[in-house]
Amino acid sequence: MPDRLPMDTLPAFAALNDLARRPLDLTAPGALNPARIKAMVCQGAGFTLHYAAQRVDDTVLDRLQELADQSGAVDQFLAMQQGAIANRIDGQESENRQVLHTATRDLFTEPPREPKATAQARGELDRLATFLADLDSGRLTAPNGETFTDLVNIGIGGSDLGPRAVYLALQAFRRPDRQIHFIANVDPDDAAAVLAPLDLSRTLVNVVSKSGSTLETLTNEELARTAFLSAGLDPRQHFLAVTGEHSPMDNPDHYLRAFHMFDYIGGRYSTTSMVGGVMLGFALGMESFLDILKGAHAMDRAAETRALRHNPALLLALLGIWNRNFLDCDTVAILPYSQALHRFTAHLQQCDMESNGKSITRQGAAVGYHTGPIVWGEAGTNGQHAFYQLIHQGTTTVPVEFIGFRQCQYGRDRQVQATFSQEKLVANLLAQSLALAIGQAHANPNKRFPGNRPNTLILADRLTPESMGALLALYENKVALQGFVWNINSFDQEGVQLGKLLATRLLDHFAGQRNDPAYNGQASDPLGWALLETTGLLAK
Ligand code: G6Q
Repeated sequence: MPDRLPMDTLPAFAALNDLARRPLDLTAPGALNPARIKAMVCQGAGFTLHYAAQRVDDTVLDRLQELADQSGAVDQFLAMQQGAIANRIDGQESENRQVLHTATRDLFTEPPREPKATAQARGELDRLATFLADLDSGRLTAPNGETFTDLVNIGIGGSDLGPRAVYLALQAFRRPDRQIHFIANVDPDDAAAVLAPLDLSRTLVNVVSKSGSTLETLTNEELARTAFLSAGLDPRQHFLAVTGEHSPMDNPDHYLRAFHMFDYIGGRYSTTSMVGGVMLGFALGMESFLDILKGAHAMDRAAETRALRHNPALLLALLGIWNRNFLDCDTVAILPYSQALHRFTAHLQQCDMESNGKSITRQGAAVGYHTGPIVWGEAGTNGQHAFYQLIHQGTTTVPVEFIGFRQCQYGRDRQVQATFSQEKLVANLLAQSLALAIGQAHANPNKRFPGNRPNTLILADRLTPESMGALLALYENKVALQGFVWNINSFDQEGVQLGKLLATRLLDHFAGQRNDPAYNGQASDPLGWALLETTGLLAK
């Protein structure tokens, strides 16, 4: 990897600190003027970012460009795509892996950045295409001779959030004869509620686990297999697997079809691998899945541009760093004005917070500045009727990334009181952006809006498979580029291990006590009893 230095040792860091003492006042008369709005636009892969409502001017942008250059963020992104070991902590035991999720979509321009990984991606895509063609032609049917109509996706975390968010976003493009259902939580009610209404005889189950050892997923797979057996069905003729090569689940004998993802693809970056591919291909068709990849690839290529004013992911990353490290904002709200994106923020919470919620550098030293912010959000306009009060008048400044589209997905819109619903949606989006930035003076203090609440508009024509792919990659790349500037490892997740370990220890203990009358005597308050037991166990 190119040079990696702590951010606060870069010359631009001090300059930005200085500029942050007097950030641009968006509430000043004429500050947010038409010339500024026209100039502060960045385009790439079908998206336009409008960032006039950020507290930056050309001087700040120039220094942010220097920060990006001095950190080598884009060079590191290029090195990552070319197969550098980007997932490591120097001198410590760490995952020590390549980071090649971009190779899963590097299919549309030559040469690919890392030919071996792209060849592996093509191999899996070919196998998926054959499987889907077999389903379409009727060569492969349910054992009763009927077509498969439903697919239950079992997976959690990265094997659930991104693919689920994308599926929900693209319902308008779903094949009408096929539906997807999701089981993620180990809460038995999740599986029970999903499985109960289904005609299992026409249902596929896609078990997705890179490690092939995740407690929730293996448990839910067993619950699903039991449901099939109880219905007199052979799970082997219904169950698919997506897993890492040589994982405990990598056993084609247990599955109707098995697909691979590879070590160099992190869970939260895996939507464009077979992790998303099998389910999305079934629901949307192969062409639409390829369109998702095409959009993601276009955004990956755009992320290779060094000039942040022309690189949407880099711009979003550096504006985020300006707000986080220099204007001291702890959080960012991502607010899509699109009902279809209602689970997208949940995916971004993982993508961002699991990647950049880190406190040590890639050299293993404590970082001397803030890293990833708290990410949250909800679809607009619903959120306006919920938490926008705090965003406008609360004591915490919440920078916002708004996502919006000029056209709706279904094209079924009509005028009510002289405007279309899509116009109402977009008008609200623009109004919120302006209100947050410029605020409002008022004689009544309760009606004052302080303004200077920074926000960016991320706009595209319409939410389609291609623009969805581009949006997904925009955020994946934003997160990776921020991690490069912060000099942290955005690709591991040690912070989720401790809780997992303790839960496993507890479960082993409970299993060991299964035949102990003291354990079975606690039926009236098993949870309270377990909590008491836990205290002793955790000390070990
Ligand atoms: C993502 C994380 C994590 C992972 C899940 C599921 O980057 O690694 O969320 O995706 O824990 O893991 P498996 O796919 O191995 O079951």
